[in-house]
Amino acid sequence: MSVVVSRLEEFAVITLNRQEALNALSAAVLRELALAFDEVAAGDARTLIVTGAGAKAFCAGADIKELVGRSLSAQRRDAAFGQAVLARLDTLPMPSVAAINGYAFGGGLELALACTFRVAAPGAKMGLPEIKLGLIPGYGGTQRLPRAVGEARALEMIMTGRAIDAEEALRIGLVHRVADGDAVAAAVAFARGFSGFGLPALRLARDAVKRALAVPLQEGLSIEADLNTLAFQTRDAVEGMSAFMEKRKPKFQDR
Ligand code: CO8
Repeated sequence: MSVVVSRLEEFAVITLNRQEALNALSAAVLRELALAFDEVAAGDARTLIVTGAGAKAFCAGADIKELVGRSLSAQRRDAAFGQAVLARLDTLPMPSVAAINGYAFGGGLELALACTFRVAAPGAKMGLPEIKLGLIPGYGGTQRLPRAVGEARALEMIMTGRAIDAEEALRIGLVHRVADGDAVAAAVAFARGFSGFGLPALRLARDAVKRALAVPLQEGLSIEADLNTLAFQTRDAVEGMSAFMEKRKPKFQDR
């Protein structure tokens, strides 16, 4: 198996496990990843953590050896497939955290960008080096990177192919935390910051924010009003507000 699903306390962990190719995303790995997302979506984990096996790489990108000599239509089809697999992260019932434990290049950084949050090991290196191959990103990098770090920084990273280290990634807002040591342990600690909240409210919050940069302000405010109204319909909202009034800790039940 090149993609392993495991459990770490209340968290699901997906590990890319193809160390001989620095966990590169072959077509087979992408298909396994899609199945792994389905498995996690059907389970009861509070958060999904995505990482790479070994100390060297989170994921070195799409499998370059498979990219050579394909027809235009095969290329278009495979780019759309890869995009769809990574977009699944936005529809999971729980948030996701990329634990970037080493190189995250090309499709690897695009996978991390598709997660809700990113935590990097101190020695992690991140970049979109496709330009050095005569290519441009194809699994969402040109769209998600500017949303995360702004147009100027995204243009620089994509057009120079320059890799950045964990500290720079933190400074520009590409990652949320730099780990003291192990990236998965840091991702777990980060996830504890929200894993006690109700999943419906977390999902509505993620959806509202994710849509913010895709629509004009007036439309975004209308989306927020709708999703906020939906949040009020949950039992968790009744519980959360009751607990506040009664000066006790809320017990959310994801309903
Ligand atoms: N694909 C396939 N194999 C890879 C990849 C990759 N992306 N990255 C590394 N490998 C393999 C190497 O070929 C090598 O295998 P072998 O021993 O059989 O030659 C093994 O992994 C170890 O790699 P290195 O010996 O190169 O290790 P180093 O420590 O010297 O270097 C690097 C590590 C710097 C990460 C280097 O491997 C590297 O530059 N890798 C390529 C990074 C890259 O360019 N990534 C972007 C790929 S393109 C992409 O992601 C586009 C996504 C959208 C496309 C849409 C498609 C439909």
